[in-house]
Amino acid sequence: MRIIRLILGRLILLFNWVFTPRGVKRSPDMQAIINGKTSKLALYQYEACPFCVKVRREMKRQSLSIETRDVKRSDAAKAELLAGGGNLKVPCLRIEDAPGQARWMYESGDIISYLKAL
Ligand SMILES: N[C@@H](CCC(=O)N[C@@H](CS)C(=O)NCC(=O)O)C(=O)O
Repeated sequence: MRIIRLILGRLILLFNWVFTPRGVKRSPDMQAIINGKTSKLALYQYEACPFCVKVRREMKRQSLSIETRDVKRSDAAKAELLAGGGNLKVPCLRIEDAPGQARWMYESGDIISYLKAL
């Protein structure tokens, strides 16, 4: 089962690499405004999770620079997700509304809708 999951994960990454979406091009001023908004976001994720890949593809499509934190590779990221979001489930978007005040958004579909509305 672990081997099948590993192979499927690698296939998803290969597909994602071959068919990487093109990022939208903005003027430097517009991109700076978007970068300001996305600096308040962090995506908690696994590299080969299909739902995380879906969200990362949307980030790429929209040229959104969002920090990603790999919950499988980093114990600190895992602890942050559990303490803040409450569930060890990915993807999860951390949205910092104000210093020390954050919302945690699960569900790839909701995250993508949020990113589209930025
Ligand atoms: N409906 C969710 C599915 C997310 C999901 O199943 N993620 C898996 C990794 S691919 C996970 O975190 N599983 C752990 C769990 O459900 O506890 C979405 O679209 O984001």
